[in-house]
Amino acid sequence: MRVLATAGHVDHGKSTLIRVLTGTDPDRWAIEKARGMSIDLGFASTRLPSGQEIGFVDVPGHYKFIKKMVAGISNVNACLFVVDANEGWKPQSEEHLRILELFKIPAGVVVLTKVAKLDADLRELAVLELMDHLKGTFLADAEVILVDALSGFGIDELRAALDRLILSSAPPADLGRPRLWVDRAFAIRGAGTVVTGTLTGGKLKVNDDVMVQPGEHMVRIRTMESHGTRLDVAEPGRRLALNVTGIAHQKVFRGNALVRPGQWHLTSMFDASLLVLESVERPLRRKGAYAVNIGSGDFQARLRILGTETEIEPGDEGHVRLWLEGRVPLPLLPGDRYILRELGRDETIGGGEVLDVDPIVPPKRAAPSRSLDRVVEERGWVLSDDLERLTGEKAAPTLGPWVVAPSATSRLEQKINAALQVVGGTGIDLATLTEIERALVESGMAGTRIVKNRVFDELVVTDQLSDGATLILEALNTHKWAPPEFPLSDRGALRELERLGLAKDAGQIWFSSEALEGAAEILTRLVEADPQGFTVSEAREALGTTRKFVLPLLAYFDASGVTRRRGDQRIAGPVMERRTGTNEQP
Ligand SMILES: Nc1nc2c(ncn2[C@@H]2O[C@H](COP(=O)(O)OP(=O)(O)OP(=O)(O)O)[C@@H](O)[C@H]2O)c(=O)[nH]1
Ligand SMILES: [Mg+2]
Repeated sequence: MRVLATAGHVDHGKSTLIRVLTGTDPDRWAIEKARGMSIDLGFASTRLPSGQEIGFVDVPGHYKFIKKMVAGISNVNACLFVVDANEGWKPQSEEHLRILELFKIPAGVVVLTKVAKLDADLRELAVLELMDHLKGTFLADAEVILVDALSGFGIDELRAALDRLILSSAPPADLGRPRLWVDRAFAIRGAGTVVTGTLTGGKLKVNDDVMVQPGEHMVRIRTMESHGTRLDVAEPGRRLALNVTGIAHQKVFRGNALVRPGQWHLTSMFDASLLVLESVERPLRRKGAYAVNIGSGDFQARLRILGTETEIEPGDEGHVRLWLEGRVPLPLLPGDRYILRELGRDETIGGGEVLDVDPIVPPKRAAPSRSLDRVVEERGWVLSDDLERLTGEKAAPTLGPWVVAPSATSRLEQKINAALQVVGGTGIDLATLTEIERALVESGMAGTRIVKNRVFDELVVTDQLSDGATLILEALNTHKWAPPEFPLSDRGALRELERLGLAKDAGQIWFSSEALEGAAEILTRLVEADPQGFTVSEAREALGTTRKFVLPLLAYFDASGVTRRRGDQRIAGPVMERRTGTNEQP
């Protein structure tokens, strides 16, 4: 299911076209009928010759209703661009086209309406003039269909063109992050609150618990409808009416969003690119009262130009930081598009793409981009869950639960090393380190060793070893999971290694700490691959050793909480659960 928005100058025939295509009059209000003009968004759907269902958001063309137009197009991925063949190109033809471009709407069909009165020559002229205006825009290669809605001329051709448009454009993406920007909220007697909007980014199901943002109101989806059809599951790209419980309709507004809890970073401040339209007369400066259209909402906003520039010339692109006022914060994501208008003159200034939903660098130095690395680099380290909220992209943690910038790792290592030099032989208590420092040391930071909850400079530790113990340690590390047996006379040296945390006695068989650590890692991977666990012989194979060694090794891991026995299988023990971050056992 796809949703298209109409666009075009007032009175050029958008609503009439939708009525003829769908049988539904998108002008719902009496005042719209009385004035013969669309004032609010209208909605309708039809089935195309291919069988595809298609939805329409019909927008008003009058310049006073630009805000509504923007709300209407903000979540669709194609447009039906309408121009009256008699009147030709008009101011809102231009303005709507610019706004569609700023929103990066990728595709559309162009319709010349009311052609009945024109002869063949005039029609050709109208097409040429139209093509001239579309040159260099995203609609330059779009199909142009000549239509007269009242007589039905060209309507079949238009339906076929819509089918071709849908066939040639990518389906709306399912990223597992549903978001529905609300364009209407009202109450139905006996059913309660209904909100409507176009779903993007993921699926929604009946009985899903979702949050209305801003406000964090939890609501439950009781029923879903799309153009009059009941749905249990809705895919992205659908126009939806949701009947929700848990909120009064007066508490939900156009501009709110329904999202899953915990998936989004909520913000009223973001960094973005800004293209200032060529048609704007003056360069954009920081001063001025602005409004931002984003999602389905419109917000007063303050702005600052990023970097050292103080203005952005018409036709140029720059970067800005925007502060939204009013009913915020919002669930935003890099890639979201917005429009900037000047409030006083109600003029569209430009627009762009959200690049950073949680900027932390001061405006003068900020250089926002969609790069994941930039987000990590600016922070040094970030929890991978947070990173996903900030960027919409998944990135595997590189240290504990964090994604750490390489530059931050070396900074931390330098700091720890410097501290180790200061304390010398006494080492540092792990409890005095920050969480990230401790994770770094515990992950086996080069040149360090942990002994009984203290971190030491590795050289300091091995310096303390006797020659005998050094040899044994070497032997243990060479034959990791099949270590040699040692005569009674080596007892002293083995105890020495144990004291320093370098080797452990696993039931009469000694393993180096390095070997135990390595084995734990490999077994963790086995459990990750199959949460049902692994058998003794699977562990033996994975470690490339024999039963003689695997049995004491597993017994040692059971005792220390790395693994747990369940029948013939070993599953994750509490220690391993902490390692993998999973504690859901089937
Ligand atoms: N002859 C003829 N008249 C048309 C056609 N399409 C629309 N009209 C007339 O043009 C007038 C305006 O049409 P609408 O469909 O309301 O125009 P609109 O673009 O929706 O206008 P706004 O929503 O106010 O921007 C109405 O009187 C229609 O009957 C057409 O194809 N042929
Ligand atoms: Mg209309």
